[in-house]
Amino acid sequence: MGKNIIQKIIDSHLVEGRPIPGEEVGIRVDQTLTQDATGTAAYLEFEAMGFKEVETEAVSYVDHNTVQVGFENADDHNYLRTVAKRYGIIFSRPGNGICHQVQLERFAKPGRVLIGSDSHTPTAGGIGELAIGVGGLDVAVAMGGGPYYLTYPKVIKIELTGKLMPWVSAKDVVLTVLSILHTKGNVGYAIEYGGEGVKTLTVPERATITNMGAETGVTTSIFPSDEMTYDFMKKEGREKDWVELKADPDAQYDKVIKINLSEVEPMIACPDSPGNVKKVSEVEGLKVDQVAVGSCTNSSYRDLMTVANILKGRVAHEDLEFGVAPGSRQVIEMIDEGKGLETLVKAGARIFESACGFCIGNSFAPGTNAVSLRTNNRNFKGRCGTKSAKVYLVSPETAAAAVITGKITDPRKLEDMGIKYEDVKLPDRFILDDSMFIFPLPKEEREKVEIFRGPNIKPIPNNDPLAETIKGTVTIKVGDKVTTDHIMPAGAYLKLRSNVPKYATHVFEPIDPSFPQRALNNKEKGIANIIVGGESYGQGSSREHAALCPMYLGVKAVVAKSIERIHQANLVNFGIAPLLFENPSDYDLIEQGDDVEIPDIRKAVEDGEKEVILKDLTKNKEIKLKLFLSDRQRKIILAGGLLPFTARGGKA
Ligand code: MIC
Ligand code: SF4
Repeated sequence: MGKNIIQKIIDSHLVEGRPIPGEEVGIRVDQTLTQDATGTAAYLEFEAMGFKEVETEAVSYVDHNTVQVGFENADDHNYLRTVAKRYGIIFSRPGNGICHQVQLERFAKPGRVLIGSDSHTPTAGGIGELAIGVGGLDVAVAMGGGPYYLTYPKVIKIELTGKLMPWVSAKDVVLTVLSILHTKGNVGYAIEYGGEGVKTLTVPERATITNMGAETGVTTSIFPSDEMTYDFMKKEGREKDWVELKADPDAQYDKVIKINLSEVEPMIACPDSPGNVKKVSEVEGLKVDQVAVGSCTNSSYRDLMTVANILKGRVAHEDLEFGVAPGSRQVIEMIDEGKGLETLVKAGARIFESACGFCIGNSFAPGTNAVSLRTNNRNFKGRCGTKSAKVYLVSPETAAAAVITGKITDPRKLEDMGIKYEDVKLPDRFILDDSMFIFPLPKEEREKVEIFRGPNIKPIPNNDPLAETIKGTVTIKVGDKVTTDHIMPAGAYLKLRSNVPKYATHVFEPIDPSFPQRALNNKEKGIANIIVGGESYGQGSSREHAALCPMYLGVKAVVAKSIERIHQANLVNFGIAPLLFENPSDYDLIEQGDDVEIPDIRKAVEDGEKEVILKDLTKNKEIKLKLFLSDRQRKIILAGGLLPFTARGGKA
């Protein structure tokens, strides 16, 4: 039987397990990436596990937190720079660009496996790489030469036909995908694009689509590697790394979705979820207070030149603020050469650093109740830095239209204002400038490098081995679709990423700021904290701090209707038991503050049981819970997490 692209790549990297959907397999990892906000923890973990050098082609980026209010960011950057030099990791200096954009330009390779401690790592799927977002600890293990473990995915084929119409672009395609798949219910699947329509999309456009596939909750998204891929790689001076990659003619898929690109319309994700997708025409006319163009989804040369072309000779509407964050230094240099930078500046754009910035809410927070139109990928409540703001996610074309009119406008209407659509082609020659990378030193010189550790950098705390019985209380009960931004807010607190005790004082702040203190009080009394969640608990980012900080506060189990893939793995990695209601309606039986017990959980994990009982002592009720763990994960949970497990040479 023929194979699809995802099966081909996984099977060629398989080191453990059977290639059967739903089963856990271990794969060899070719490339890894980290960014500063997840990287400090990942490298502290790498060091704690005693690895001597990296076994992958590893790149450490500094792109998330570059605001440098206080000494903490700069200290983190110095730690990352010196740790990279010490262990043979490529270091991308602050200012060089957003990890996913730069990885796509300079390192991503078709047919290879990349894991990254950032949920948008699948951006590299646009070039035909199997690129997966994971927790930092999984990256640390892979850098040390260990396999990456994942559930062998089921594959959804998205068959593209036709060609995008003027004013409609890749963002509208992925928003259309989100309108079909939504943001939950897709765990265990991966998306593979195919069909004649693929040929009409350039690599940066494909990367926009695979980037935001992360919002559906799938393991990854990927495009074939074809002439278009070759063209992009040649322009990047990397054609020697190109290989053709396509599905066999008789490849099988678990689901097929058909999208005719010619019928895709300008789309918009409305507050407060990337899955709340409508046609732009349905929300037209709403007054806009802020427009932000950039982020790893839409900050390529094509995107920024498109905005510049639309704005040529115009100035941003006086009632809104307009900011642009280019995706990389290459993009800045190229839009500069193409006169796009000048046009944007003349149009009143505030040009931000080439970094995540506004997307992660550490700058350019909108005003009270403001409507903000953004080209990024997430609009969870409060993520932008302002709880009352309403964030809408759009294409660069729709963003530019609003810059002119001051309201949400279907970009196709710009024609009526005499603005002609210009299809931005990739230039024949890209500007190649790797001078902001620090490449590995010769091996013998690495040992001499002293690693810098600022006072805010604290060791990674450890968990205890799993108790015989978990005795505790439901310290918090939350609803559906609680994201990692709710559990462990980023924005202004990013500078605390390398200081778990301090960062942990903000766990669940957007939902219940009293949680950390209540949890710590319980921990001191020896009472285990238990979190009860609804559907799709832990969706969104890969940040392992959403498990690590609750672990530090004494959380021993999460009981939910469903848990998202990366977060489930992170819980296991830090020794927190991820449990699911056997019967989702039992969620209604438990209340916050209930005293609960999970008797003999250790024995159940040891014996490979698939079920445990939760006794609600307050309600005098018994609730059945599913223990959905692989054999490897059972050993990790028993040991109290992946760090103690690895330190004990892989023994529970
Ligand atoms: C995000 O977009 O939420 C982030 C910030 O890039 C995170 C990583 C982090 O929290 O550092 C992600 O997507 O994984
Ligand atoms: Fe950075 Fe935003 Fe992309 Fe996350 S989604 S990597 S914060 S640009």
